[in-house]
Amino acid sequence: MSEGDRQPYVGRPLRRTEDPKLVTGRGQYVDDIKMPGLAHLAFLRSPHAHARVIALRTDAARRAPGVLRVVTAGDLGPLGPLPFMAMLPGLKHVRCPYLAGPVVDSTGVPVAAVVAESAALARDAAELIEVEYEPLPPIADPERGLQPDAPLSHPELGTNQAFSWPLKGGDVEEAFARAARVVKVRLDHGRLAGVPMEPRGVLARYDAGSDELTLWLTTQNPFLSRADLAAVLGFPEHKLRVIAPDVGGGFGVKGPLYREEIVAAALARQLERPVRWISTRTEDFLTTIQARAAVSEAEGALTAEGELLGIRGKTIFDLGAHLLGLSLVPPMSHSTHIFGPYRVQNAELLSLGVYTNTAPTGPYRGSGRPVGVYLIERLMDEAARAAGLDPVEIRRRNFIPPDAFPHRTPFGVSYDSGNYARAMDRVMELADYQRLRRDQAAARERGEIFGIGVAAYVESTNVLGWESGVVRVERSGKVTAVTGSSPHGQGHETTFAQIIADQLGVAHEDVIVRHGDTLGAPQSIGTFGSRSAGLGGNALAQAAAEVREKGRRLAARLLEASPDDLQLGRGGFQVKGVPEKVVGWDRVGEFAHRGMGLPPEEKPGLEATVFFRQDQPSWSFGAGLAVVRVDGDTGEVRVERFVAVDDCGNAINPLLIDGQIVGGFAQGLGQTMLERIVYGEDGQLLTGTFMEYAIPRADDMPDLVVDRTVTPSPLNPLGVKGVGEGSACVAPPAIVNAVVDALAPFGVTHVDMPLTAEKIWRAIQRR
Ligand code: MCN
Repeated sequence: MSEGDRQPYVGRPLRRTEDPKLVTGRGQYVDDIKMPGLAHLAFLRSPHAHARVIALRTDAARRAPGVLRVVTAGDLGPLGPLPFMAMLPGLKHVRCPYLAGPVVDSTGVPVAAVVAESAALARDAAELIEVEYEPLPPIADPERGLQPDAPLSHPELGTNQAFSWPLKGGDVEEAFARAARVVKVRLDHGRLAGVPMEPRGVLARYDAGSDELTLWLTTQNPFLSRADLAAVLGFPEHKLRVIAPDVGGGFGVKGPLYREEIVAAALARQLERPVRWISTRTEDFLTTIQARAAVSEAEGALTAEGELLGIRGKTIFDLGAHLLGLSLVPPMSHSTHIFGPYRVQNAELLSLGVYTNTAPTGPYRGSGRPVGVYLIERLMDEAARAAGLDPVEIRRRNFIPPDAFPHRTPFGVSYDSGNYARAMDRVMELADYQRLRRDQAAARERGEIFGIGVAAYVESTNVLGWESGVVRVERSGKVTAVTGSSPHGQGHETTFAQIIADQLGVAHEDVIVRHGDTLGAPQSIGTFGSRSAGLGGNALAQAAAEVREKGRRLAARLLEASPDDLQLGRGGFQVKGVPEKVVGWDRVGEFAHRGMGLPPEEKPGLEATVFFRQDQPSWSFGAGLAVVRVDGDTGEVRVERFVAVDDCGNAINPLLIDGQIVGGFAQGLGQTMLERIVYGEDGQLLTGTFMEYAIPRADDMPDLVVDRTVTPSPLNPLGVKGVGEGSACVAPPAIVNAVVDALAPFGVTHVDMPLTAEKIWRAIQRR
């Protein structure tokens, strides 16, 4: 076959090659690793949201069977501060202690740690530690936290406000002065937990002989974790190895370095024994970053025709008690997403961050994007209602047209490409919107409560500028690739092999993709922000292309032909027009690695390392439509149907893209219908198990119709945009808009998530 007529792998819906192992119990998660001499770590955690530690008695725990070490804050040795991205001006913060010192500032904060011969013995001993607390006034509600008489989560700061970050662009005053009408919304975004199937865990091993430290971590970012750990421990980065083995989901919450990981590493060094800690589900609810946790107020200035002239808004973010690595990212990315796919050019936004005595917050599927998308999409529906326009029509009137790219938002952010009307048109077509509206009118005649809601979104993807990849054709002609990205459910082994196989003309099964180990991989950033396909994929594509061109030169030498006369065939090169003159990658690999007979200008080896750089994000987009029915007697909402049309540029693997859409939708559905982390006024977590924190199950899923449009990104050679978060962004506003539409005859104009039966029933009764 010639270069032109090979069937490319990119674009094919291949099944995931990593799955057979995972679904037959052969995965290797942190908790599965067997190691001689393994010791186990457990924590005693604060039952108080805010308290002074008066006394701490560890004698009984030290004497308990199987106990190797009991430590409190002072026993950890000198440790540096936890690094985090401090990107906001005037930020106030306190140092996050790894084991609590004289004060505990949220429930679940580790106060002491026990290492023992088994996990059960460690837990039993931890319970023998006696702590005397003097309760201090807690603050659990960020809005209350901003009032002058509020208790202070960190009295030494003199305020609960961590930052106040104003943004302004265009002429907002003029836009509002010119407006024919102004609409307002107040939105509670709820507080969510990421709850990946595998809770967090760490195994740390110190090798005293080589003075090297290795951590197996449930992380999305081995290199960032390593850099942060090196800084905290004061340990040389090059002697520190972080391995992400199989990781059972992350959704953003396995992004930062956590204190349990630091304590495990410090203790493995002290004891010179491997130490493992695995979180229970309740520990995960208490300590792993939570998300959204925001309240917004916004207003939109509209012309009589429904053109959105300007936006003014304020969002208060609950940061919890401490900042972890990427805690400031959600407030920042919410601000870049409040314009959605709309032309609006005048805006003013104030983001406030507030400390409370609760778990830390940070990125979780969407990482601030869903807050921005929800804000603009609820505002759009409110605008449609006020203007008497169809919600689809008002969006159409405001979409950025396809010929207006690159587009700049009032906050100076550039969108690379898009065709927003086309995605919405496709939704309309798949949903048969006009018929749906007729069905709704008929349903209302029959006294049924039936609603239709739409939403559109844009999503910044391929974020943080660069990613790395290595491609090597081995001596045998088989291909080893190493990606800097670190999948934990996304299927990179499958999709990256598709990209490489096409570049080299080899079979998909002849490519192995390795990841998640700082040893033997180039420096990298990691997997979040829907960045891996775009950045990691392009790094590997370019590395493979470099290897291919070197291979072509070596093949030409073997075939005694000119490189220009060679074409890539199945598994190697062929002289154009001479089908019998072929050489496979096995011979080229052998030639390159044996080294003998190589032309003087060629170095031995057949591999390339590429750091691919893309300075601006690529903006994915899409639209969704929800059909809901409400039971008037019980208030129960049933999402009957959801149509999702997403655009992530060129598709590498449509099957995996669909999987991302379905998974992201399920999480958006959970946020909208079921999930909410609740703290009492006393700072106690009231949703610490799956009995109180409800996540969607298979039978909660509606009939979900998934489709795509394709608008390539001009910013990378593969034309790829990311797809990991969009459907988690679009589901909440589309479903809430549908429920508000259903309840319009009852005069309801807004209901906060989650849309529980009780809340809806009360809204109906208020008529
Ligand atoms: N893909 C594709 N073609 C495209 C874009 C993406 O075939 N044009 C494929 C990719 O090759 C990859 C998957 O879709 O297999 C997701 O790619 P991408 O959008 O680049 O996102 P990342 O791989 O960087 O993954 C991060 C993203 C985020 S931000 C969250 S949160 C999330 C998500 O992925 N967490 C997940 N999906 C998840 N899926 C699982 N199973 N578990 C998680 O924790």
